[in-house]
Amino acid sequence: MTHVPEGHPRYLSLKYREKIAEGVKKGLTAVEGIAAHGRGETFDYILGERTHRFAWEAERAAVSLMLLSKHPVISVNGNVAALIPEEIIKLSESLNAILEVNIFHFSHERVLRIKEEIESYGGKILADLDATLKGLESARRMVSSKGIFIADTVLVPLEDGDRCEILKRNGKKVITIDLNPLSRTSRMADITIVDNIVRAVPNMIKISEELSSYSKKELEDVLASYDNRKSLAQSVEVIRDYLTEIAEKILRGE
Ligand code: PTJ
Repeated sequence: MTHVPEGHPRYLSLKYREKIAEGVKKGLTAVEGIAAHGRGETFDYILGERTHRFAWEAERAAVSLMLLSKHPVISVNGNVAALIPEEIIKLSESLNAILEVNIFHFSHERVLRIKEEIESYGGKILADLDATLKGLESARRMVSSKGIFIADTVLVPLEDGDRCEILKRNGKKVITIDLNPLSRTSRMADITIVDNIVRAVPNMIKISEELSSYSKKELEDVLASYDNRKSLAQSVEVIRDYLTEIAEKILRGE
């Protein structure tokens, strides 16, 4: 891995870019995952690379929904496995949720590599592909009969729109983490977390520590007070205001 000095002003961004590059070299991440990561970086940049209040509220609602669910599942793709393997395991443990490998650019080798990677960090992950979701053409229709197939809620980070739609049509609640608030997935999910997954998952681990002592009624109240459309609209407004501020600075020659 290229050495990125910690004092570099873009240290974190470069570190995660390196992790994606490493992920491709290790056979975990699809080559297309590099393009997806770049799109995420762009949206993160124009969101100021921080967790906004609307994202924190979405993260709280997501944790509440996962804790209220009977069979919550977290879907793991090649980008997630490369960026935050340890954190995604920790989140699944704190939410009592099952991890399942599910990839869009399908190959059996990559499914196996992702499974091995998660297991190398001590995690348990399903990768059976022994059941089929109705209404989906891509390889993502193949799921585990013990995981996504019977899930009531699925957390699908960095997802494409088609599958989000199909999961919903199969009666599942869908939570996504996507820095692009304009994407089809963002607009279609029940809860959309517009935040970088490298911040969102550690935030959700912290939130789950607080919310695990909540009663069912208290969790339902957190969920009821959350409005996904409002949250999405706020994320677009934050981008608009940030860009307006930058345009004014440019005009002032700053
Ligand atoms: O491993 P596979 O085969 O399942 O492939 C994974 C990718 C991500 C390549 C696949 O799901 C894909 O093509 O996704 P999309 O349609 O490009 O959507 C990914 C979304 O995630 C985009 O809207 C990006 O802006 C967003 N994104 C990328 N990196 C991050 C992110 N959102 C949050 N945090 C990130 N670090």
